[in-house]
Amino acid sequence: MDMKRKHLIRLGAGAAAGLAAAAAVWAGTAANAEDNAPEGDFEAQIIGGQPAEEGQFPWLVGLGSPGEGTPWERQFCGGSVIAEDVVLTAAHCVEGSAAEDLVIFSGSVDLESDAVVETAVADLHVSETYNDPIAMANDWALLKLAEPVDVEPIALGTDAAEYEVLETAGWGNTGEEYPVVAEWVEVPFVTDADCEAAYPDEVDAASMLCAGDLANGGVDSCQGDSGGPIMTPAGDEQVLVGIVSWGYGCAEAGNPGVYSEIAGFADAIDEVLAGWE
Ligand code: 4AZ
Repeated sequence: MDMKRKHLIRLGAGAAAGLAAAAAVWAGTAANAEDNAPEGDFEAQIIGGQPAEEGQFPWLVGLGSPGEGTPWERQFCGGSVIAEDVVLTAAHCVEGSAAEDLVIFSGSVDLESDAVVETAVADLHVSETYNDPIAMANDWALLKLAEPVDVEPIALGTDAAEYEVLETAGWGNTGEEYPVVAEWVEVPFVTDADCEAAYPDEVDAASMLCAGDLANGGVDSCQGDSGGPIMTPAGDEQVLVGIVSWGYGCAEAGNPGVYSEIAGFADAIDEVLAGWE
């Protein structure tokens, strides 16, 4: 298709170079995402969503590679600003990377906008329990930025709960394209029991949270959204409850999206942050 797609495939292959079990999940996911990309009469949408407004998710950042090309051409995952100089993303997005291989794009939902600020990564911490106790468990990583970014951070949801409303956002595959402007969509909460039934022996309920329309499909995160937020409203604010992690295909009935569940590792995050202060 274009530079963007080639780039994602290359990075996907790199990310899969880790543990064999995780690689199997990743490869299956990526292949499914390609195979199942809807064609024809499908509207450009994250999957089933709509473009985000400027300022709607100020903490939403793109994670990309340094170098030539626009932010859109270099973005390969998402992330969330959780402190002025810290981004939370997925372990599978950065495993095997060095800090100097990574940059953050903040400041606009439009990755071709002049308002986008590119910030270097000074240090990274990949969860020590990534892929433990099963493949893709504890899929989180923290990035320490070289300098603070001027965006509102999102608070971490530290209690496991059943949610009424969940929203996810990012620059991932819409089913038709990798959008320049981030998309967002509301996704129904899926219980641990239903998720375990959908993906037998592949769900670590302690560190994973599932969302999607089990009966109908149609709304989901997809390839390129990984590392980005899944959020729930709490009063006037939004709270970060999870991180886009994996799924079989995108937006398929019966195959919910799986997210790293912050509540399962909030203490471990706090420990890393304390060490960085
Ligand atoms: C991916 O490949 C990916 N439907 C991310 C999220 C989902 C599927 C695939 C969830 O990065």
